[in-house]
Amino acid sequence: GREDADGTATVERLTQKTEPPRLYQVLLLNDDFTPMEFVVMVLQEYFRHDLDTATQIMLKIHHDGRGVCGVFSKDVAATKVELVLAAARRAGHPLQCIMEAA
Ligand code: TYC
Repeated sequence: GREDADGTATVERLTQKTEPPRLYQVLLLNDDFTPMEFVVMVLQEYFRHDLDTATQIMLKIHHDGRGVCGVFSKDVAATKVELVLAAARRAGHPLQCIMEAA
């Protein structure tokens, strides 16, 4: 706060202007070639899902065409996408991984 010309105190509040960080979904897309076991491995190793959850997410993608692996800050989501794509290409699979604003 500050003191006015007459000596009285004035309390001021600074406007809070920083926005909360945006969140991004990381998704896997279905294709006809990537083995189901590879997708389950990706969901376990890169997104820390247990075997049961990873299998459920993989089957959801297989049936619906896409599915959410997790929700992250922008930089973490971008890193997950790059790591998953690198692992898929290294293994010779066409698996697609994308991020979308949540
Ligand atoms: N459709 C693939 C198959 O039948 C399995 C698969 C699931 C591939 C999820 C990609 O994101 C994916 N082998």
